[in-house]
Amino acid sequence: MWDLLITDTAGGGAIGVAGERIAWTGPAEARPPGGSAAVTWSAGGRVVTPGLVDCHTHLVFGGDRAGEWEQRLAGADYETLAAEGGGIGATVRATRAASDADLLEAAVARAGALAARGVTTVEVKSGYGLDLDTELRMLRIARRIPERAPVDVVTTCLGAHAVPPEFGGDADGYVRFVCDRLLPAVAAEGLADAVDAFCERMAFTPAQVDRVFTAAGRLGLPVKLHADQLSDGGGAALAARHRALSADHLEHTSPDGVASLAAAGTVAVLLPGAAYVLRDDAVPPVAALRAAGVPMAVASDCNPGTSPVVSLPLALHLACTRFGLTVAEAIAGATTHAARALGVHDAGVIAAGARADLVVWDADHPAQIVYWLGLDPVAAVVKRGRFVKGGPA
Ligand code: DI6
Ligand code: FE
Repeated sequence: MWDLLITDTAGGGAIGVAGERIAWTGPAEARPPGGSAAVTWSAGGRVVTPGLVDCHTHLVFGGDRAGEWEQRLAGADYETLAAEGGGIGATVRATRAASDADLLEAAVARAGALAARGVTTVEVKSGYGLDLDTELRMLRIARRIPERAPVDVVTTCLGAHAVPPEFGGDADGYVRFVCDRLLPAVAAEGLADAVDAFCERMAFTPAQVDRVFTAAGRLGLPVKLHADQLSDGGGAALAARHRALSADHLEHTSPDGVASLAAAGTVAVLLPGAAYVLRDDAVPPVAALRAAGVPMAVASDCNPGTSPVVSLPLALHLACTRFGLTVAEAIAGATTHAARALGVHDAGVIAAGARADLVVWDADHPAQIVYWLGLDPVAAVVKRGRFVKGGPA
């Protein structure tokens, strides 16, 4: 006897749920003997997907950068503003100054917005603290988001996001701090599921990232990388060399970089919100990634500087219209491939044993999930076996 049986999905399927897990799924007529449930609910022929997985966000931060965005609209350049103390540095100041309560409140609001649009699992990075206390605070706050929003959270330490002002431009000295102090403290408290870095001319060199990843490896933490976002810095190959879970952005990745991702089994995470907001015409090498069999994920990259995006379906739309993904690729990119980019094996899929995280869409065809800009047609959401939106009256 299951707790919940959802019948009449768009494909004529049914899904049985026991506790927090999917117990069975298949065509309705193939339901096993005894496959009855305490609650049966018809999806009314609508499309049901796994709960969406947003595998790259920076949800915890203080303040916003709407003013900087206006300056960029008027012609200012992202890297120049950062060099002048704006950009990531501005958000670091606001985050350090914010209370835990205010950071949590704002992060929960953003997580709630993502959840209302179909997300049931979200990755959250640190990286706006850049000192021991604030990096740890960010990760602890990220871990508390599920107390107040219906999502599971996966955390990533992005200590190597930028060089903080107190290091006076000494990137090597800051990398030493990340390797010797920050990562061991994060690991000792079990605060991160992975380690990320920003490999870019305005941030860290491949040699510096290599040191961070080696330190992560010693602590048993998997890695992922902001790679080749603004320029081709060999980030994809570097990520592949460290068997990274994912290499993210990739707007400027070379064919060699694509080949190394394929060989390493690293997921390519595409972040079209950032390219769009930065008005960067560069497009990741989608055809080459597809041809090489590299799994492609799509994420919101929700952050105050380059991607103030709180809708994953909107990011999927941009991935199709701007980057050339098909609808099926986009949906796989926000489910199975996104879960793989996080090293999570029981989300992003409708299969027996997986978490019962499901979205019922006001759609009779998957394209309708991705097609709208700003509608996000979510009819019902099941999170770990319980309806958190819609469902039986
Ligand atoms: N790349 C990005 O797009 C974000 N971080 C990164 O490494 C943006 C960070 C910001 O501008 O606040
Ligand atoms: Fe990012």
